[in-house]
Parts: sequence; C-alpha cells; structure tokens
Amino acid sequence: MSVTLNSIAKQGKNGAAMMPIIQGVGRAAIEIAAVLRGAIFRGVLGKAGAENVQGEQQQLLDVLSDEIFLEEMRSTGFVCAVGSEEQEELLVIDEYTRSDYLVLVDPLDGSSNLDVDGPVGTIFSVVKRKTANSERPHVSDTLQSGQDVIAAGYVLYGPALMLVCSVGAGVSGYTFNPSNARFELSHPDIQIPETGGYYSVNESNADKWLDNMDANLERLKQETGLGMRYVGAMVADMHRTLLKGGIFLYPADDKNTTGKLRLLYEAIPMGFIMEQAGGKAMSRNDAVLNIEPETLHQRVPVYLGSKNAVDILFDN
Ligand code: P6P
Repeated sequence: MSVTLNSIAKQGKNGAAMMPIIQGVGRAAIEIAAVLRGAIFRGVLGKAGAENVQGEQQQLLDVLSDEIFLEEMRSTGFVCAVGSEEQEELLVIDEYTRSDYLVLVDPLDGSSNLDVDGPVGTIFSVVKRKTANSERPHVSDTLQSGQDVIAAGYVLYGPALMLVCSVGAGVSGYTFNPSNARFELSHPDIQIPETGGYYSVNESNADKWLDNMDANLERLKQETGLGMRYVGAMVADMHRTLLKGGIFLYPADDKNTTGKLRLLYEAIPMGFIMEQAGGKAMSRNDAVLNIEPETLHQRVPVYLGSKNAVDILFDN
C-alpha cells in the first residue's frame, strides 16, 4: 500500500491541521502541470502583456497558475487569505474569513524558463493568523518570521511532478504517480548531504555583488572544489541542492541592493525546508528564519545549503 499525502496527518503536532491544505497544493499542482504540458497548443505561452507588482513581465501562465492555486486554497475551507507574488494586495477568501490559516505563494516560480521547456515550480508556506477569527484577515497576518511558519514546501514541474514539504517534523518528498493519479511518498526524511554537490548562482552578476560575496564565493570554490550547476529557477536549483548537497545563493547586487528573491514566498519557505533537512539558510547577516518581515513583497539576499558550505561562504 503506497504512502500518500494523507500520511502528513500523522507528522508532528501540525500534520493533521496542515494535511487538507497540502492536499489542496497537490490538487493545484496536478492542474497546473496539465496546463503546462499543453500550453503551447493553447497559445498560453508568452507574456500576459502586464507587469506584476515586482515590475516583472507577467507570463500568461503566471496568471493562470495563480488562479488555479487560489481556487484550490479556497476549496480547502481552512484558508482565510492568500499572499501571492502575482497579486499586489492580500487576497482575502470571503467565504472563509473566519478560518485560521493564511498561505503565501509564488504560483509559478521561474516562469521565464517556460518558453524553453525548462523546469519551473510553485513555492508555498502556511502561517496561522494573528488577528481574531471574527476580524477580516489583514496583510499584517502574513508578516511573520520563519520561526512562526506552520508548514512550507514546493512543487517541482520537472520530468516527474514532485511535491516536497514539511510540517516541522522533517522533510518528505512525494512524486505524482500517473497510474493512480496520486502523489506517493518517494523521498522519505530528506537530509541534505554534508559535503559534495554543487554551488549554484548566476555568476554573471559577480562583479556587481555586494557584501564581498565575489571574494567569499572564490574562497568557497577554492576550499571545496564544488562544481557549478544553475537552472535559473529557484525550485529546481534548491531541489538539486537538497538532494546532492552544496549551496544555492542569490546575493544582493548594485542593481538589486536588497536582493532579488522574495522573503515571504521564496526565502522563508525554502529556508524552512533547508533547516528541516539539516541544512542552513542565511540572508545578509542572520538566519533567513529570524528576519521579521516588513512588507508582503520584500526582497532579501539568500544563501541556502549544507552547513559546511554556508559556513565557509560566511567564513564562520
Ligand atoms: P536570474 C526566477 O525569476 C527567480 O525568481 C528564481 O526562480 C530564480 O532563482 C531567479 O529568479 C533567477 O534569477 O537573475 O538568475 O535570472
């Protein structure tokens, strides 16, 4: 008998409460994967002709994925609001404003890879509201550090469809089985290897990096001899780092002086997963999970990987 997402209910103290929400993420993943597979025939590859709150060109599939994800969160009945990379404001779910949980999401991360058939992903985290259930959910409910995250994870739309998640009791990887249309446990208790793997960064920005990161990376390369891999989609680069070891980094630079990656729906969920897998997640000079968020779409520098690699980079 295969182990499915239902088994999440037995994980830690939050598994039972988080299972319906993670099952909703699984349903959204299956729908989004189907849309991606047929996108070119439906004429939905390419730009939506608008910019998102990040000032980035929205892909049509960004918009479609955001709608699918929101609908599946609504259908759980446990989510009162969603903070999305694709939406400037917090999206309150009017039928369920009294529910306990909010979800932060990057619905289609790395979507610039789509027109070259590259891997993309969905990144999510779940927090418990701070406002009373009788009140309307507020954006302040999302501004919680990674120490308060209840669950987090990502979907990888690759050759296989994978869902990797944690409810605070370790990291589990599930792979979609087309023969029975369910996610099945394929990677129990993921732990990042302490040595080996790759460094993963867009080195074309090295001459613009702040915080002496060009010299720090050279030291890492000298001391570890790691090879380099870089996909340009955070979920794919993070997943390889988690399974093979090494480090993924996106430093601040003189163009993105506070970094490019978003704290609430990229750095925190990935930092939560990395720490649950025995790795380390740093930002400029503190752990990602210790940063107190100030705005929904704020950006931070990100360094995620094995403790050894991150410590060498920061010369600890
Ligand atoms: P660059 C994708 O746009 C993204 O937000 C992450 O998925 C990825 O890690 C990063 O940006 C890639 O940025 O500047 O190397 O293309």
